Amino acid sequence: MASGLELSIISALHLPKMDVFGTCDAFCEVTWMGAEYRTGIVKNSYNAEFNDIFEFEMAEGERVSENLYIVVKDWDRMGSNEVVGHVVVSAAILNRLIGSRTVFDGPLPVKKTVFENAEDVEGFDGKTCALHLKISGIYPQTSRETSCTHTHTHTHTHARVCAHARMFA
Ligand SMILES: [Ca+2]
Repeated sequence: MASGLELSIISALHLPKMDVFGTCDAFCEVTWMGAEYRTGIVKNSYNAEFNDIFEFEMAEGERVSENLYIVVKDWDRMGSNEVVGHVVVSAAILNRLIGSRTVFDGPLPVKKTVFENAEDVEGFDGKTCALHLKISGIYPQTSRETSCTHTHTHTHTHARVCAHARMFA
């Protein structure tokens, strides 16, 4: 991929009890820019490790106007899956990450609705349910890096710095 956005859904922490005979079977659905993705299901756990990476292709220098939506759900063997909560990453924040080569890496609270003033979802332990995300831009290789790949087979990665979670506050 030439350029775009990379979203890693690392884990869901402090999930609520969703099942009468069990805990929570979490998975996430991602919707952005007309693309939909889904993580694997982590069965019967209040702290689900996903480590799923999704890539969205964008034109170089492109700016986006669409918020990124993640729905956390509880898988059910019988009946329909239930919504646990929502995480919305605004277009403004995505553009800031893409434009500055900054990486966001941290937990975001899972909310009861997609609206800005929504309440946090409370986990089984009374703590706020959170989704650990890592979001960064994907950039085309520079000419120097491109010439490097002719002699080395390993992938070069750009030096990046971590953003503080308060970017999302
Ligand atoms: Ca379930």
